[in-house]
Amino acid sequence: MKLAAALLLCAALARATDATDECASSLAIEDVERYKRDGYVIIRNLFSAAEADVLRRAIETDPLVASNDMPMVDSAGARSKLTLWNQAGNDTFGYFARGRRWVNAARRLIGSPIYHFHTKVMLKEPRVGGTWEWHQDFGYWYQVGCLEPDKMLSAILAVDNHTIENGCMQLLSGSHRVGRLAHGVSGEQAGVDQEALGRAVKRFPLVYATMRPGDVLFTHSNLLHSSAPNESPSWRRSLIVAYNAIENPPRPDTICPLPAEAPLEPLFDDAEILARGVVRIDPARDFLDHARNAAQFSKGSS
Ligand SMILES: O=C(O)CCC(=O)C(=O)O
Repeated sequence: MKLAAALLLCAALARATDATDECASSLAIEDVERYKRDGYVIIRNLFSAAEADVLRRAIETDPLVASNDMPMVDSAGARSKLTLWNQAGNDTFGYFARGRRWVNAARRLIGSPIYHFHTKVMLKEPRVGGTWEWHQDFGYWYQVGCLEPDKMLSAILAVDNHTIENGCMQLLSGSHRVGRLAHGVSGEQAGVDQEALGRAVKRFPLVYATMRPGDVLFTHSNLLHSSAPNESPSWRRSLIVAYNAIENPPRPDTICPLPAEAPLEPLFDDAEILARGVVRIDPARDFLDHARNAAQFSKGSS
């Protein structure tokens, strides 16, 4: 009886709004509340270990991931690598970024219709991968003209185990509430103003976002976060998809996509990832490089 009532309720809501996806969302109300309160939420097993393994194989075998990676040097000269693109396609990475499970969760946390802002593969090599300096993603998204930090987030899917030893992400829980802080350039990265960071560290609890393959961390765009070097013998890789609300576009003169350029339809069904296996990126895909990154963001200070 209870199931029938729930199905009827979903059908009624779907007729009135686009709430079908809300009903299908993998987030509980408590997850949404936690995200609003802490500026992040980790959803364990949003994807299965088998799905995360498809992603690992795609990262390791798609030549475009390695040939387009950008080494990002930290203030100590150590480097992590990232490969970033704006258009989600019909490939393994797109099946995740445009899949119903992830899109519905992001849409629910943002609270309005969204589009794909960018996808990046983040690689921290064993014993090599360096620091990600403390920053807010909105520290640089603001520079391309997006106005509403509440309407943007990053979704970080663990491909490997993310541990303290291999440099998992570190978060200051609740720090999204401080609003956007000034940023400068730190190595090849945007780093938050150190004085403000010092005060934030005293005020907000530090959390190590340890994860297993398939877990997803959603972060509000003003959440202060960083990661330490990978001092372990294991890889620490993630797929990070940034979503933005359609009503929160960047300026049209930037390299960031406008809503109409990166629509999220058609969404892929959850079963597609395992059914299709590794599907390579279209060779015509446009990847971010250092020159365009610097042109866009190095005015980056403040
Ligand atoms: O993966 C990491 O360690 C940090 C990534 C990050 O902070 C970012 O992409 O904004």
